[in-house]
Amino acid sequence: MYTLLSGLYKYVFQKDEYCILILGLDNAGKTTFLEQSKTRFSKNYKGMSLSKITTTVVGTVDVGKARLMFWDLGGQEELQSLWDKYYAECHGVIYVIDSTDEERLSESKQAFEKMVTSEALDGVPILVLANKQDVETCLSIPDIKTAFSDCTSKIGRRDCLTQACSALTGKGVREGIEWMVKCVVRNVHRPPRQRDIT
Ligand code: G3D
Repeated sequence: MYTLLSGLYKYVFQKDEYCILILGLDNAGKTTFLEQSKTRFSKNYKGMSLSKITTTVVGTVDVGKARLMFWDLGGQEELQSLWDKYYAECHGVIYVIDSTDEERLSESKQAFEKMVTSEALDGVPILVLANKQDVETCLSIPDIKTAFSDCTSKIGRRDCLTQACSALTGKGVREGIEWMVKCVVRNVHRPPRQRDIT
């Protein structure tokens, strides 16, 4: 009886909470992506003035029984050294690439490579967002995959998807988030935290 009631309580009043890191170089579109996700998945969310957004932005989005808690850690070089402090605790990573910035693509690849080879992130699903695809002259997905090709063997056994996206228009945002939810829910190696619905 107790098990039945506690199961019912969990079903009605609790959510499974997953921590998702949003990483990538500065200016890739991480903050815009986070804002767009909140707008798309929260009924009453009206958006935030960009001037109020700070370096480590946290936002939550509910998708069914899952609650995603986002950490946007900032991509400036001095902030990249902080990324790995969050790896052990996270359930998924969204890595944002600026598809219009060919000049910094190899810098982005280096940061990605360092992140993906970190042991503390073993088995954690990674969504690679090729952002700013609304810009006509942007790099295509095959261009980006080619530039990142020597990272492929380092990705290891985990879910990984490269998704075309425009954080500005919202294209690809829902698909990306829904893919991430599916992956974190099925990853038995990093169970969620249970949180009361507020
Ligand atoms: P960051 O959080 O990764 O540093 P931001 O990046 O989200 O602050 O975005 C950096 C700039 O890129 C912003 O322009 C933002 O509007 C723009 N941007 C983000 N996503 C997209 C996108 O999908 N398409 C286009 N065209 N632009 C995008 P500003 O001019 O405010 O610096």
